[in-house]
Amino acid sequence: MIPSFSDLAAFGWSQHFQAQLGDDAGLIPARVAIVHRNGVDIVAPGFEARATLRPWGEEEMPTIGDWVLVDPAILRVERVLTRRSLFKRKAAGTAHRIQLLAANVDTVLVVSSCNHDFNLARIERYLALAREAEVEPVVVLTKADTTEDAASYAAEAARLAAGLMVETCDARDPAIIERLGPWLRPGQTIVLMGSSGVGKSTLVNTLMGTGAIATAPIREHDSHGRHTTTGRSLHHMATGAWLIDTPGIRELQLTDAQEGIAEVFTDVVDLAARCRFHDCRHETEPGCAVRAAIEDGTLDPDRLYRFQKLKREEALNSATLAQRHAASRAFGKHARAVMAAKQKRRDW
Ligand SMILES: Nc1nc2c(ncn2[C@@H]2O[C@H](COP(=O)(O)OP(=O)(O)OP(=O)(O)O)[C@@H](O)[C@H]2O)c(=O)[nH]1
Ligand SMILES: [Mg+2]
Ligand SMILES: [Zn+2]
Repeated sequence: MIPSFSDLAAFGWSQHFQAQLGDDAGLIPARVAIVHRNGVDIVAPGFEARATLRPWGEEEMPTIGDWVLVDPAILRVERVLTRRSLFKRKAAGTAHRIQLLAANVDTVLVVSSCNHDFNLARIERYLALAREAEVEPVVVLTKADTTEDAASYAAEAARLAAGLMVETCDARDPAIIERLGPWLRPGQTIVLMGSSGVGKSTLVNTLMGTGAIATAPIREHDSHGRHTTTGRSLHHMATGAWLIDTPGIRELQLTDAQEGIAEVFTDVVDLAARCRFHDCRHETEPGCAVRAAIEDGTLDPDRLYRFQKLKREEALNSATLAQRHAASRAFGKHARAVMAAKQKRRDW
């Protein structure tokens, strides 16, 4: 029997998902709490289990936070419901692959520290990722207890986008629960993202009121973390919110994020729209509104540099991924043709 709407809503269910229930007789909705190599841990009202997956293509695989329909008799995931939001990136390393990071998230806590980790270009990347996923970002700057300058770190971050929420804290101090209260309501899903060692798991532990997740000290000399968390996990807070802890990301590479980037850099995009030439590179062209803004001090040249770098990188990543897609489709076609030819020879 399908649990009631309000029971499911406590897990993050909404009309968006309800509307997708069709004639899936006998299947029950559940949420993905952990993704394993060959199955997923799922949670649902009054129900927790390890479920297997029906055979799936790599890119249709469920990710953490997904709502799925499960056949309770054989504990197998049969369907992934269309997501309300999705975080994805280009997978690390040389593999030209997309990695899904989290689905159906309401708020992303972009976590950085008031130390060497603090980097505007990095925060902008996470903001672009959030914009692309249409998820509200809140910047959380941890380790405010280790510096006198927490307020200036916060002010610098806040300048990145109009209305951007920025909180500074000692991640071990429960005072943060109240400060993040508006984002921690029942049924809300919050993902924490950031580099290794910034205190994501420490924050989750504080928000949960436990020490359940392992944390480890960073290297003193450069504030680098030790990649203590290795998998993503979903946790239920006493307030009724759902928290997703994630492993530290070494270098966030965006893909399919053009709109997200444009939204984070609306100031530059708006200026560029006023340049005389629509393909202006903002170098030596006459009538360049971007250069004019730099010259009169209204645009920070570093910000233009970061925008152009991120845009170039994103375009390259998206192109390589599209190429790989096309190549694997072509390979599939080729393979099918070879098989058909073989079959024909056999038929002769
Ligand atoms: N003083 C201080 N230490 C903190 C704060 N937040 C985290 N730490 C410490 O920083 C270290 C790293 O914290 P973690 O929570 O493991 O960091 P993480 O972001 O989960 O790192 P990964 O799992 O590697 O991605 C631990 O020793 C924490 O106790 C803070 O606000 N103040
Ligand atoms: Mg961690
Ligand atoms: Zn220009």
